[in-house]
Amino acid sequence: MNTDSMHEVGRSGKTHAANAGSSVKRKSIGGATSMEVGVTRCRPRRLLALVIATFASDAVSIEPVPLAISNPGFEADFVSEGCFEVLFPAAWPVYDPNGILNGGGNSVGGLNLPPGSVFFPAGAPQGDHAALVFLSSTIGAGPAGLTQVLGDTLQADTTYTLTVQVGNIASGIGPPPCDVFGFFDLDGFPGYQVQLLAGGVVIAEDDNSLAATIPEGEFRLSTIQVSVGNTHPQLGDPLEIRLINLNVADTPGDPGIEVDFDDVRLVAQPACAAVDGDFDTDCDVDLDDFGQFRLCVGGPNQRPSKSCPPGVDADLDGDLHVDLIDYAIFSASFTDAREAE
Ligand SMILES: [Ca+2]
Ligand SMILES: [Ca+2]
Ligand SMILES: [Ca+2]
Ligand SMILES: [Ca+2]
Repeated sequence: MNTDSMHEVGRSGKTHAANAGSSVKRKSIGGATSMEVGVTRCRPRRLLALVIATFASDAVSIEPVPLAISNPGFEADFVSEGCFEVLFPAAWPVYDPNGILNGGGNSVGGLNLPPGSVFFPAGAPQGDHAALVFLSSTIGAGPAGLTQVLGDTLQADTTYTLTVQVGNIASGIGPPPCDVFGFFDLDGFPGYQVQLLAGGVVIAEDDNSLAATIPEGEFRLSTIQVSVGNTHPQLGDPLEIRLINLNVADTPGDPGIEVDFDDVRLVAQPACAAVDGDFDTDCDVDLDDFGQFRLCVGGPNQRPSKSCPPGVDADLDGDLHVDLIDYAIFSASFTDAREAE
């Protein structure tokens, strides 16, 4: 199996999320769960020294879902170590709205970037290879790049997070066999866009936000995120990712010419219904949430404690106090004591 074919994505993005899909992981505990919570008799907030036991599991935890991208790290097309090559990266058709790609001075291709590479001394961010979009013939003549339409479609009530490594290649001469092409002056940076589309319509993009912060010979992570409700006009349309070289002259002396891309990932986080007590909005009510609740306890007829984190509304019955009644409501939503172990 090509290890580059599917990224593993951990639990990131504490977006309030959920929905149900076949690949969505649901988690619940139906049986009794118990834990002791430090109790003392002196201070109201510590009266929470209770035992949580036998809670119904009516809340669910839903994990982010990585969406399938073909050749996401550009490892499918071999290039000699340390070198570059003009080629069409597998599964990535060109995006060429102005018809400027010519296979010569305006080309797409691949790089093999071991650590110590003259072009990127730290090597490729993922695997050995990266993609290149090289535009030297017609600087200023408009953007070009790579694109891929995915098998997944735009879903309602879902937050999408797209991440791509964007590189600013350094000048240099490659090792044999690509040394025959001589020295490449790649100083400067021509600008980039990373776009997420649905049905051919851009629904989110990073429009060159990192340009000033990517040193020569380094990559930086571009991240775009969009939350899609249930009325988005592109619902059900195929998702698409574009990786674009803006082809804008940096300076007259160092126009830039090339942008490089690697490690493309797209994660969908379905939204979950709001649940009492899910203070960190990760679709469950667990010890992480309890950790926030306990900071808010003021005691009977008391306002929330000053230690209550900003944005946490632990007054679950709306009587302006955070006390044992709120704790009972919190307990009834409790789903998983194991997560915080
Ligand atoms: Ca790679
Ligand atoms: Ca450069
Ligand atoms: Ca939670
Ligand atoms: Ca209350």
